[in-house]
Amino acid sequence: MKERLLILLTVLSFLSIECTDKSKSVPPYNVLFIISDDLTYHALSCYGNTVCKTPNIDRLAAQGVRFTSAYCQGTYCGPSRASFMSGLYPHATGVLGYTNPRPQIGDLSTWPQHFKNNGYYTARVSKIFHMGVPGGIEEGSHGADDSLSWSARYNSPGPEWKAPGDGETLESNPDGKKPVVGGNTFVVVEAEGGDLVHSDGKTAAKAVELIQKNKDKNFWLGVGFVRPHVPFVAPKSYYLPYKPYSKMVLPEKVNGDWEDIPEPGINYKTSLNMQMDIRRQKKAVGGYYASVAYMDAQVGKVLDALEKSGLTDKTIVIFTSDHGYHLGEHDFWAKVSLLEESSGVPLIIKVPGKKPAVCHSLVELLDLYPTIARLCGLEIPAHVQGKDISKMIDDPEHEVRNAAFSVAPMREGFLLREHKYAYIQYKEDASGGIELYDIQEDPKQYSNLATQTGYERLVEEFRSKMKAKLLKVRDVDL
Ligand SMILES: [Ca+2]
Repeated sequence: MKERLLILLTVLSFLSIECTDKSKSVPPYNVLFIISDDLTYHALSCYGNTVCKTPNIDRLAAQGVRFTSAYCQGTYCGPSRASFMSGLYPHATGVLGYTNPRPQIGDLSTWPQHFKNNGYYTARVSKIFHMGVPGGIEEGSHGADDSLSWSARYNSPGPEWKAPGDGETLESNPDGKKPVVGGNTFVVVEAEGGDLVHSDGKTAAKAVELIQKNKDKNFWLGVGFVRPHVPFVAPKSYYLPYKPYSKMVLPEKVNGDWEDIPEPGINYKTSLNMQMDIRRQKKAVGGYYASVAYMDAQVGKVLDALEKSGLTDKTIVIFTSDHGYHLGEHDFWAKVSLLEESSGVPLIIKVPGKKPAVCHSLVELLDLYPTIARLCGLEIPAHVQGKDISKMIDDPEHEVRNAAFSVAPMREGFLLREHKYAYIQYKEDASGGIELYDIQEDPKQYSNLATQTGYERLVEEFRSKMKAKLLKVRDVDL
């Protein structure tokens, strides 16, 4: 009898271990990660833009936590994406260009790969790791993707600047004779046809299909939209609210604005070197907004599919961009700059059952990997350099860092962004120049305090903090 009881107990305890293990291996949430390309948060209506209309992203913002002080770790596609996908700073992996981080990280898991290793179905639609836009999108190729991250991956080829429609090359085209061209160039195409002609329309359709098809699995689904990255191409109807382009309002132009900026701080694209007059500048803003509106409509389709599938209560939704963008502030255009418009990113995280909120705490895109892992009950791998910000979802006052860090390898630029000050230096020894802005007094960053007397000590303090940070970001065993 005693022996039977012992056997029964052994079987029961085995079953209970089985049970516990099983419940551990089935995490509670899906992850829907939506990322736009080259999107400045200043263009979104939920971040205060009154011209550009983004009702779908606004809807998500109203349901989730909207972060107002989120920063990318690299101010262009390659380094930013390799960083938040691997969980490592650009200078930890050395991925400062346009490659995927796999050779550098070896057997370490990327963010979706970690979920895949824990039983998730992981899929990517279009651009999650770096892809060349427009070239890679025209080809429909994998770009700098990492195959080990995914159970399945899908590309969304599109015509980009070759789309039939009303096109104009704005950049380096002062006499207007240049045809519509490809490359990383400011081109606007008001395209014929509907949403599905273009990459982002196809991306949304594939994402909708994958949500429906995999609703019984735990999934990590990455949905990568390529707009508003140049070329500014979207169906004609999306341009109507922004026409005539002459009604677009450009950022204030301040006399002598560049005089206190060190040379590497003058962005690589300016109204001057792009030879864009006021008409072209206004059309660039209108073309960008139309591209944002088109991308926003595709986000709406994906959110609707999630709701229709009954997965809203089971899915964490994230919306962000790989970095920001200048739309004429300081007569700067595009990315690379470490100023607010370019280093700041939109970030919305919606966790089922949590209250909507606005969070002003400083966060980095690098924090997504550990945070979402924690929220899904997974361990945070030891190599991950980001911080778990999941407490901010319950308490938006919660802080995990004093400063956000970002880099612009193309300019050997480094940013430490605290709540009050933004400190930028060029070259590791700061010999390329320094910028220091009081964000609270001078949010548009017109006045470089590093050139003014009385700030020497503060600049020295920031130089020391940066020196320590540069050591810390590399302090990882790969
Ligand atoms: Ca980008």
